[in-house]
Amino acid sequence: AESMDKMWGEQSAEGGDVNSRSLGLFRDGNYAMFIHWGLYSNYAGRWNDKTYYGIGEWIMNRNMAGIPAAEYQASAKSFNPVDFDARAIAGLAKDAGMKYIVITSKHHDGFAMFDSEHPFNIVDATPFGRDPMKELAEACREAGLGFGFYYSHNQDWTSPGGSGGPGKNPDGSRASFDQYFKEKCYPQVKEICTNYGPLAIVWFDTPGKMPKEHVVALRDLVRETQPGALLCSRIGHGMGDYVSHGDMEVPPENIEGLWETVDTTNDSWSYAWYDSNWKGPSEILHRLVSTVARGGSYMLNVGPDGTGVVPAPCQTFLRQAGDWVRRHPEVVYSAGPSPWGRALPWGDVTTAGEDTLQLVVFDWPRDSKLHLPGLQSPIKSAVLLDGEKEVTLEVERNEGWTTLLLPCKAPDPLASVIKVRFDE
Ligand code: FHN
Repeated sequence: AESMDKMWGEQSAEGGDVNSRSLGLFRDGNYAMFIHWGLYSNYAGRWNDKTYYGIGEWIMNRNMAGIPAAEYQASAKSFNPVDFDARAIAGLAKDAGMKYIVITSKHHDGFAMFDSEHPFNIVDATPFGRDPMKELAEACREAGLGFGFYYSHNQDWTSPGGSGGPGKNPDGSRASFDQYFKEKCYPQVKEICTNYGPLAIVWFDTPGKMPKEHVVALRDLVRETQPGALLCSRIGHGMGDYVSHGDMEVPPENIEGLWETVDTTNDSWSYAWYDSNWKGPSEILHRLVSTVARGGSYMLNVGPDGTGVVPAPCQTFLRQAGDWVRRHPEVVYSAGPSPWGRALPWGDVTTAGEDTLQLVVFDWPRDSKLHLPGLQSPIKSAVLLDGEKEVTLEVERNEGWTTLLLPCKAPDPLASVIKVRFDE
């Protein structure tokens, strides 16, 4: 928390008034869709009839298939995601109960999923010829969702001078990072920040050893062109409006300040044919509720395939979780963190206002006793939500414990909610 305070302090000093940016995203809409979609999605984890297990968007990297840059670039000719339907994806995010979408405009492979001056992009290098980012930005606006871009600023494996990219230009001269930055990175960030309307978030990734001057230049560019956008801390050098924690990390203890966890619906971020390790609705909800209970915002990734479609099981599970969120919006949106500071054996807790605890029970106690350790204040009421019904629970108080007496069966197989109110 100390380092976050430091970062936060630095930002307010440097970056001006964060409150004027899309803060509502974190305070009221702390559930979002992350999308990894790119040329790598068309590989689906396979190259030359061999499967490379791991994260699909890394397939071309030398630690995986090691696809030569020229071959990878040429493969754009066979990327034709004709089933991409921006409205369907925005609709899925809505059904899932999510409030904004952040999508990969360019990942480490260097392929731009938007119309760019740089030729290695989906409009100019593929038979598809459409700008799916424009379509998605519009669909999000129509659906009332926030929209933001992911951009890999440091790593670019197909551009001379990009980290992990070719060290030489086609004419054999040495390529520098400065060159990549000036010729590709900065102009492309300008494109995504000026051609797609107001962005809610600009999400950079893996800054590595990127020189500070370049990070400052990108930050200033975003501030100037998108004054309402929140900047993710992965831009590097302690900048950013909020902290993005390690991938798939639901922190064990409450954390203050503005932060997010990014998570996957299966194992790979981008589509991989073999990856069917889907999180079911209960696991999705558990990770969402626990992130909110720790004080954070939860951004959950989907990976559309090479035709542009989000795999069916992923859609089903997101919608099932979304139905639950719609039944209990106050448990997630605008909810406060758990006063316990960590998960409890049976589930987790968020708060509504000063006087209400919202207990979310994922593991229904076998002895039908729900313990609230250390709770001293007298409870006004404890009510279990059972569909339209509200069941008032009996409360037992022992020294240092408060125990709620439950019916023997959980009313909601996904997660049951109990509202505990205190005298004001
Ligand atoms: O290397 C990337 C990875 O492919 C993926 O995009 C994740 C998402 O947070 N970010 C990087 C690793 O942290």
